[in-house]
Order: sequence, then C-alpha cells, then structure tokens
Amino acid sequence: MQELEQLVNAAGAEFAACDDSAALENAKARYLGKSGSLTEQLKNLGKLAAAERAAAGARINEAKSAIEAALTARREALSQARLAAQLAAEALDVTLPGRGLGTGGLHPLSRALERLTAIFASMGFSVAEGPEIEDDFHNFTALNTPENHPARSMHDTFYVEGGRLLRTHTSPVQIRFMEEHAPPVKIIAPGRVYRVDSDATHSPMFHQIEGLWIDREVSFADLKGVVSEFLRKFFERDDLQVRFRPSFFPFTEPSAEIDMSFGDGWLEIAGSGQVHPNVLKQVGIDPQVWQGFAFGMGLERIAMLRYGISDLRLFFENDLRFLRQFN
Ligand code: 2U9
Repeated sequence: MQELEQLVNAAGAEFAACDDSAALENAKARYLGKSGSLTEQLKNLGKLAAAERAAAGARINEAKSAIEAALTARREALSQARLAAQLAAEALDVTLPGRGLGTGGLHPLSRALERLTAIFASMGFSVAEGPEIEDDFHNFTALNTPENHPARSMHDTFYVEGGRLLRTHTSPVQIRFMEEHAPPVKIIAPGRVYRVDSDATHSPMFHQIEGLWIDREVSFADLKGVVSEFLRKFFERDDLQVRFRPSFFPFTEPSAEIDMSFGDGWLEIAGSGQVHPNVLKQVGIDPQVWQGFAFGMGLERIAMLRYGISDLRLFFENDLRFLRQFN
C-alpha cells in the first residue's frame, strides 16, 4: 500500500513545517482526527474482503504509530525550542558589574543645620531638643506671654486635644532645659515649629534655631559677638556687617532685630535680646545673679540665602531634581 507510505511521509513533512504547537495540533487533526486521512483508511477496512482485512489493518496501525511517533518528536522539538528561546531571553550576564544603589544625600536643611551646629559647637554651645507637642506653660506662660497675648490666638497656633498645642517656637526647649539644669547654660535649640501661615515665604511647619547663653556676666556685647561670628562663618564672608535694631519680644528685654549686610542693603536675619528677668524667675533662676541673651532665626531663611533658593516650598516638595543639586 503505497498510499499509506505517502501519508506517513506527508504527515512527517507537515509536522516538520509547523513552528508552534497550535499549528502542530491542527496538522495532527488532519491525519489522526475524527475525519483525518488515516481515520478514513480505517473506516474503509470494512469494505475489504475478510482475508485481506487483518493484514491491511496491521499496516494501517503501523502507519498510525509512525505518524504518532513523528508527532511526538515534533512536539518535543517545539517544546525544547520554546525553552531555549525563553532561556535566551531571560539570560543573566553574571559577569556584568553591579548597578549600585545610588548615593543618597542630605536634605539642604540638614546640611545647613549641620553647618550651623558645627559653628556654634566651636563657640561652646551644645544642642538641646524637646517635644513638638507642647503645653501652654512651656510654649507661652514661662516665656512671659500672658493669658490674653495675641500669640495664643487659635489663628496663630495649632491646638490639639487636651489643650496642648504644636510649639510655635523652640523656646520651650530652653525652658525645659533650665528646669533640669542649673546655670551656666549655653545651648542652641534647633527644630520644627508650627504656625498658621502658608505662602511662598511661609510654611505651616518650618525650622527655627534658637540660642541661649546664661551665666553671671553674659552681656549684649557677647550677643553681638556670637551672632556676628556665626553669620560670618556661616556665609563665609569675613566682611559681613551686622546691625542691631531695637525691637520687642515678650521674653527678652532689651530686644533687637538683627540685620546683615547683603549686596548694597540689609537683610533681617534674626531676633534677639537679653533674657527677660520674668523668664528666669519662671524656672527658678535668680535674675540678680544670672543673666544672658537669647536669639532666634529661621533655618529655611538662612539656607535659602546660603544656597540661593528662591521659594520656601521647594524644601518640602521632595522633588529629586531640586534635592540632587545639594549633593
Ligand atoms: C528663652 C528666652 C528667650 C528666643 C528669641 C527671637 C528673639 C526671634 C524669630 C526669628 C525669626 C523667630 O524664626 S523666626 O520667625 N525669633 O525673633 N527668638 S529672642 O528667645 C528666647 C528663647 C528662650 C528661655
């Protein structure tokens, strides 16, 4: 039966031409399926004479086995090819160098703060810290800010449950420090503070750095010396001029605004004064024996001036294009 041999050859050729398993299964159906060519041959067996039937059946089954073997071989080959392609696509070159983790860097405010604390450390100041959620006493009363002072207004302060509030300055840190340490005191208090204020130059959260030096003979002249030295070091300008203008704060007396020379003019950069005797009394320090100065300034403001940043909000947007410029 030459026809069977041709069928086996044709099936083998067709299977070999199939590039994917869907095409191969379709080809299989054309030979071994319900109405496939080989199945047709089996159906025709009945028409043969009884004597020829057994031999013909055996040959058809042989052909069927041959086709099935060709099918299995092609399936195997396709699956091997699929695996090989996948392995090639997912290949890792283990000899490549690592990509690295990228280097992180400090936020410009952290850099400014590190600079600042190093300069004050060189003048003998250590760093003190305290809670951001404060009570009325430490944020206001102890700082000679009486009950009806406008700074206590709901509009100027964030109040939380239980009558406590988000500190409006870092001054309560110095109050807490003096409650626990006898003078002399020589500290700076940097940290987050909160105000109800938000625009290009005001953020509801910003950072202050305050300083406090209390000893037997710390005078306004020491204040001028310390602040001038700090500003000249911070901005790296030995010729930087510093000017004090009379002002008022409830917790200092006398009080002064501090300006520094900038180009042809002056920039207001800090507030300051001799600590008010009432403040010392609140923490049990005798103002007849101890005296000294305090000052405060905005960290964002001096960082903006040093790094040439025009909009306060850039500090808090976490835009890497901005932050990368400082590292
Ligand atoms: C104690 C006694 C006195 C801290 C002071 C200022 C003046 C001041 C502002 C500057 C810009 C806050 O960030 S800002 O808006 N601060 O003008 N701060 S004297 O006086 C103190 C602090 C603590 C026990």
